[in-house]
Amino acid sequence: MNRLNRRLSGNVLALSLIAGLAFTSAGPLGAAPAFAQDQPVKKESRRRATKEVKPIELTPAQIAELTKLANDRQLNVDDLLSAAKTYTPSGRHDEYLLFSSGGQSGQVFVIGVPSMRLLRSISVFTPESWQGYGFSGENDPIREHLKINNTPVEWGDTHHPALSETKGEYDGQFLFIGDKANARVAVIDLRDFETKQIVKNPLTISDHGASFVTPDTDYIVEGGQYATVLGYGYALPEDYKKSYRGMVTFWKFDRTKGRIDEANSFALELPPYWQDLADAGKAACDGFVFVNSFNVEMATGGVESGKPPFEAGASQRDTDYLHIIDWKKAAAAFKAGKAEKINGFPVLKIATSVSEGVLCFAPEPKSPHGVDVTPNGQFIVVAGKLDPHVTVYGADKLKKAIADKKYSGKDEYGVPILDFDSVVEAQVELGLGPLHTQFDNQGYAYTSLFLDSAVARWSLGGEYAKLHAEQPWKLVTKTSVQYNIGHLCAAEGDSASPDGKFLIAMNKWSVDRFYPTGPLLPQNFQLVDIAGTGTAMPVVYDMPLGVGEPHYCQMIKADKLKPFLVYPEVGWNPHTQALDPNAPKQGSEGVVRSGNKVTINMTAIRSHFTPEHVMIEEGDHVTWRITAIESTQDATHGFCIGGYNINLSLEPGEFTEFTFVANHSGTYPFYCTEFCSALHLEMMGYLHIKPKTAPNAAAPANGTPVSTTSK
Ligand code: K7E
Ligand code: CUA
Repeated sequence: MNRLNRRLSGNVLALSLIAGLAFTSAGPLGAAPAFAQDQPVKKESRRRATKEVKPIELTPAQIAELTKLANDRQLNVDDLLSAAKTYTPSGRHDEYLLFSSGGQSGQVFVIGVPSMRLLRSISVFTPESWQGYGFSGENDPIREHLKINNTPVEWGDTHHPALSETKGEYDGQFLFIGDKANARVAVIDLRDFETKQIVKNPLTISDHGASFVTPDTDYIVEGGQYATVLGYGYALPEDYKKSYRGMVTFWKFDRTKGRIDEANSFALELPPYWQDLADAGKAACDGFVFVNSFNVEMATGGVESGKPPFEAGASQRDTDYLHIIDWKKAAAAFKAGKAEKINGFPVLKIATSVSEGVLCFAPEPKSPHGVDVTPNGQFIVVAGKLDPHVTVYGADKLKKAIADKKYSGKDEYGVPILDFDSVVEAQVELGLGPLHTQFDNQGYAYTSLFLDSAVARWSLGGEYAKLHAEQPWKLVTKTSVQYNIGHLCAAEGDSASPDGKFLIAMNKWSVDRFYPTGPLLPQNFQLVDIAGTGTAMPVVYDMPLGVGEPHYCQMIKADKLKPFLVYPEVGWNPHTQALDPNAPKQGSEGVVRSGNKVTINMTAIRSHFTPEHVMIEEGDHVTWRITAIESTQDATHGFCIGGYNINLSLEPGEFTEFTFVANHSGTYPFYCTEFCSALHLEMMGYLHIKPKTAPNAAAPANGTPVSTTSK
């Protein structure tokens, strides 16, 4: 402990004694004191609180009290049961975590199930100040990373999160999410719930079928959507068939590095149909990736010149094409050097994919949206937006038809089309506007019906038939949801062994469900209890989400995650997930100058920064490094310098570095933005930027653009 620290501790001691506060040591690293009131709730007491719950038996007086309460609040018995299924007492943790796309917010939201409590947002494509994401001064590495063609693109339209899988089971290590607007895929490390990487697709401007993972997360699948000229090229609609193309990209994932390996990633050129959602096969259909398409009509719109609009032109035919891709053959062809470069990125051309046996089609009705593989891989369920049925393809039938070359023809680009009747297992009539399908552990499938505003439960066949009482391939029941459901998501619902229990209906409209917040209303996540069978499938909770329009989510058993409670070592760099050699250590704080380059080495701990006065000069190029030398869970500090757009979150043990040019002289208070301790308000200091033309000591600094916003 250096002298400054010792003096501080003494002062803190004196202050706390004056205030009558007790304090304890901050632990192994903590030279500085921490107030008892700042300590987190001890794990022991939390565990005891849950364990000591004894079976209850309601007394007549309690029943009377409950009944009165219910009547006063106009609750019926179903409401009371719903409350009992979802209410989560203080200190009790949720059984599942939901990782939800954040839609146009560009983020990911983490929600507990069944409590439906929002636990965290994770910044991905959009800078966010609480997390200090994108507020590290000039040339912020995150903002640099968000640039496309040198243009800042600081938002995203996140659609499909995908948890990493091992043998088709969620392993709780990583989360991937696609940005539909800009064709990007992000990697989030679930040790600290932070974004580690964003890759931009070099072929296309926008995508949709991202992200989906192969069963061992060898590849992250990014399917396209609106055909364009690959590699950001230009062509008019007259040249649509000749010049426009679709694509699907296979991003190689390096699990040990926790990064996408761009150099070993590749894409398939596809006909200019609008590829839509994808799903990777598993078990019985391992090795395949399935991608839907619509607009095989190749309509080019032009309503402004009297031509049929896109939505009419793209809906003329009765069938579109399910793309069946053998990704293992594709990877082999890529490794054998059969890809050609487009915009520097390796692409297997359509003819190569056909000759290598990588790609074929199966007809699918009608303007399909979701494609979902059953947990055992035996069936592939396609939902056609304009068809009241779901169409179920059999994996064995597909494999046999491919082996026997059971084709009904070829498309204009030479891709063979499998004979529909040879590959279809069943068609199940469900209702209007089927979109997406999920699965449980009872042999049921669940399909969202957008136009009906309902969740349909239906019975699977094959080896699932013995799990339920109903005939296979039949609609069992429908539960109304409010309103216009898009995706739905069951517990562990995309894994090889779904849990049943809970399902989230992700509703686009909420209309009358909540108090109106002006004309812009929240989305409505409804929790559906799917633990029952037959017609028992009640909605038990409504959760408004007023931060963007989420599309998809995945729900994982919470105990599969192994998050850091604090960073493993003090001086940890979250970007490298390792101790950083540049992290300032306690006792070696200070300012180092070399010409006009200055490096500030700072530490942060309750309740001070060291150093507290930082003296630099106008025009200096500043590298500022801070280590949060805390090892107490939740002892997070913030750090901001107003006027310089600097705002950081310093989690326990974290090392952060930021840079800026001190272009504006003046004396700037910096302070901690998290109410971290009783003396949080005192956790501050001054940055003194000496003007080039030294003014009188008393004169104010000129031209200092300090924000005029006051607190
Ligand atoms: Cu149906 Cu992007 Cu998966 Cu929205 S998508 S709903
Ligand atoms: Cu540290 Cu407030």
